Amino acid sequence: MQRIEVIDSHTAGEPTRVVVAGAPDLGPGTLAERRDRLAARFDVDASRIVNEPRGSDVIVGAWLTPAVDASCTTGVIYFDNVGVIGMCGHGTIGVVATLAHLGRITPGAHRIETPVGIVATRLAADGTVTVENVPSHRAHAAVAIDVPGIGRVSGDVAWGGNWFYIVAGHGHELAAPNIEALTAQAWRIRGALNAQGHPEVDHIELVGPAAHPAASSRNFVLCPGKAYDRSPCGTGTSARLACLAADGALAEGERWVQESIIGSTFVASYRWHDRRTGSIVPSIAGRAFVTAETTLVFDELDPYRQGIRAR
Ligand code: PYC
Repeated sequence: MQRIEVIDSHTAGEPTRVVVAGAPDLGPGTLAERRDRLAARFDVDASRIVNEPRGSDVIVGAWLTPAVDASCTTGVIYFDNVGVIGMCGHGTIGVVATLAHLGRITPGAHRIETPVGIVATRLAADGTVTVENVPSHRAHAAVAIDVPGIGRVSGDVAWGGNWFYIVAGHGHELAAPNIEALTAQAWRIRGALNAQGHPEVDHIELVGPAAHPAASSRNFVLCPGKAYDRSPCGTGTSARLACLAADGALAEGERWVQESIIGSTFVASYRWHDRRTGSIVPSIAGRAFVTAETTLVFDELDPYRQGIRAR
């Protein structure tokens, strides 16, 4: 029997499963090299942690690994139901809450190393976690594509720690009863976008008016494995802020409240990283709650010990 200890939490409704003990060593090298090693062994080492029967499509895994940079509290590699991802905003909030739950950190500043850069976090006494994300930017504005069954769609391609295609004119109300339709639409958009010159984009973000008057906007984010983000998506919010900054639609330091499809929120803002190139440093604040302390058990005889990978 192999045993792996995990702590589950949710951030604004989106689950994170932090691997805290028992997982194989990812070896030496940079976080990007360790991420590549985990990606190569995804079906053996990672899928089993997040996928059924021990998990579900929606869980994002956070594999703790020692940081290379001595200023960092930990390194972390994020992965979902289909593979590794660059950064994860809700996941980072979940990691900080989990480390606090384990007594490994106390309120204050904690830097965390990811394969795409170091993020600076701050844990407040009330449990709120603020994440200063990696520099984010809009790579292409108003990219038009032809989507079979939908027609012409236009959106921005932006980096917020992952690659996003951000679409405003999608014709749907961003409301929970429409989640199936939104999923189908976003999945089609992704297929067309990947085929029409943007294979790097693996997250689709549909944006629209907020439901709550205190929020600035609502989003629906479809993740690489076809699960939708219950949270407002930290990296998606970062990519959106980069587009707003590039359009002059949000000033440096101005508050932006991003609402998710389930109505949960992150409070965000940005500072310029390089005004000339349009690069910003986004800041995302939210809370995570620990939901379980679990030992996953893998029996050699269990035919589904490596997880059921649906896609
Ligand atoms: O919060 O950045 C995020 C995220 C990415 C995928 C799911 N959540």
